[in-house]
Amino acid sequence: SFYSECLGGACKKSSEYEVEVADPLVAEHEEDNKLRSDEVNNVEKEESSSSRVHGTYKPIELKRWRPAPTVEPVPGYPGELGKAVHIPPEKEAIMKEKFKINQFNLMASDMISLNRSLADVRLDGCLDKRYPKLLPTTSIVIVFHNEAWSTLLRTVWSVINRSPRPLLKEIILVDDASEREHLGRKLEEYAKKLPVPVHIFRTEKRSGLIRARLLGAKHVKGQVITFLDAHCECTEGWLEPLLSRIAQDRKTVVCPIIDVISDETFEYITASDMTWGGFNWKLNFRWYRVPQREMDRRGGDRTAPLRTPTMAGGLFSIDKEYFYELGSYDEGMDIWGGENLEMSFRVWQCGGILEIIPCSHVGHVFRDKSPYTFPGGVSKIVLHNAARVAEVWMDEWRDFYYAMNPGARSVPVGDVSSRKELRERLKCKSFRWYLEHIYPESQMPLEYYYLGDIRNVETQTCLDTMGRKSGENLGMTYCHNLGGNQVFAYTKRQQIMSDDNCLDANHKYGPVKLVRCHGMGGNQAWVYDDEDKTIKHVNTGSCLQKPDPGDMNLPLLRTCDYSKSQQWIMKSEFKW
Ligand code: UD2
Ligand code: MN
Repeated sequence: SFYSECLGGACKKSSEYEVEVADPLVAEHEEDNKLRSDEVNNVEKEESSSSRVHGTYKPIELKRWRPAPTVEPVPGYPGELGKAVHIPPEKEAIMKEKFKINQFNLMASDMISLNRSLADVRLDGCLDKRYPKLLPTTSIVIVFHNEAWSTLLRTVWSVINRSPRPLLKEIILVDDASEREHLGRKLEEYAKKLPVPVHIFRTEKRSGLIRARLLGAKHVKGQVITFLDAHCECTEGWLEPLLSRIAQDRKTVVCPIIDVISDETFEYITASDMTWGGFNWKLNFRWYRVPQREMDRRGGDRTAPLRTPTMAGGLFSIDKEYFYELGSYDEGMDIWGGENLEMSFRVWQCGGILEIIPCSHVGHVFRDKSPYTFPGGVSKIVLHNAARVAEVWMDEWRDFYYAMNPGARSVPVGDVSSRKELRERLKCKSFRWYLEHIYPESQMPLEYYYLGDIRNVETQTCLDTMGRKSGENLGMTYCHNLGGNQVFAYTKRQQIMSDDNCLDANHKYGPVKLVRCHGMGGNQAWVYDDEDKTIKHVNTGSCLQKPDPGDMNLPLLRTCDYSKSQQWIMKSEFKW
């Protein structure tokens, strides 16, 4: 989604608001807020070099796994076991003020221990799983710009507390030109006291999360790179299933299930294991329900790795050498956005596998708005990044992107030649292959006759979604030739689609609705006749007609009379 620019108080320095957070490194908290990390040390460490032997890992051996998960709450602290934190009404004003700093409830976050306990959210089937004793090590890379102290350090502590120590090579923090005092010297001093190596690198100037991750990745000493956002909490057993999957096949890129840490209460809410990643015509990442096809492939086992068409982008593990073999990231992408789809397409099209590992759960604070600035303008940056994805990876399906985003046509994509060369060099497959084999359920149709506006012969006005949602009526208005809400695809499956909605009617007389495409024909099957120019609803045999006088914006189904009011032109006048 598009973020608005740094709003209101959002850019204020947080030091004005700093409070003391329950911190395992502060003496007065040590008693009740004891170092949970000590418990992790019950894994005996076997010294071993982290080199690779003939393409297989020369691994670290874990002699003894941790016993029962850490679910002991610390008495006296709010939010333990991932519970919601409620702010008393008298503090609501200041709470709201603080919310703007990071676009989440900073006051709640600051009340919660950096070390907070979480419930074990895994499916029973996960608890029985035995992972190989021989696993690669990982470095955790966390990039941030103006992150709050408590969320950043809670992320770090959750990694320390819940990762088997021998597997955890180091934590790499990349500060992307933050302007918050607590992220300077204070963070450096703090990092030194932590029980695992924590290295801090800083970009010279604001470089965006993509280039910041590249900087972090350069310093990784572990065999696997694990990326996390700076406001996450890792749960019990999160790491082992990720690393073990990579040990089985180094070309597998793996994501945990991303649970929700409420931006309002910091409650830890388990996400569905029945969703995977997709995208729409605007190239926004979206969660969709896992289709039966993929459930069948997994033999109905909800704990089995789930092959996902795309990833959300922030939380994943990848073999370090494979990361570079595959072309790391597109350095031409700025600030935020697009890199997740870029990497998803690249992984699949160039011979890798992208999976969600349901036994690995990591929480993330999802926000409605971005708290930081997008130098140069949000939409310009986001459209620029997405255009690079479309140009390099999507072949003719890039038309859907440009048709849907009129604004994108005027944003320069920059030089993409080196990324196209990469695609050549790796002999990557086509986007058609991706749609056929990896994402047949995609909102982008595999076969279509037409993409563009649909104009009525009599009124010379165009079908228009008016930006309406699924379940609402299709509209109609003057043709603006810009695409966007007036772009429809007429597909070989007889759908008339706009993004993930399809024209749909359950009657033979009256308005037509936009309904989420189900791909099963029925109410959503239409036939356009190139000769008589009618758009016929297959189920009812009715014809699409211009709106009645007095109800100008509502195209209707009527008995076919082949008059001009029922004739439609599918021929675009706009270019991209
Ligand atoms: C999601 C991803 C995020 C990234 C993004 C698309 C998850 C949970 N999050 O958005 O990782 O893939 O989609 O680009 O999948 N940051 C910088 N410099 C910047 C801007 C951001 O270092 O200029 C950091 C930021 O502090 C955070 C991380 O990058 O730690 C991701 O940013 P976000 O949390 O705003 O992204 P999110 O979760 O909305
Ligand atoms: Mn995030």
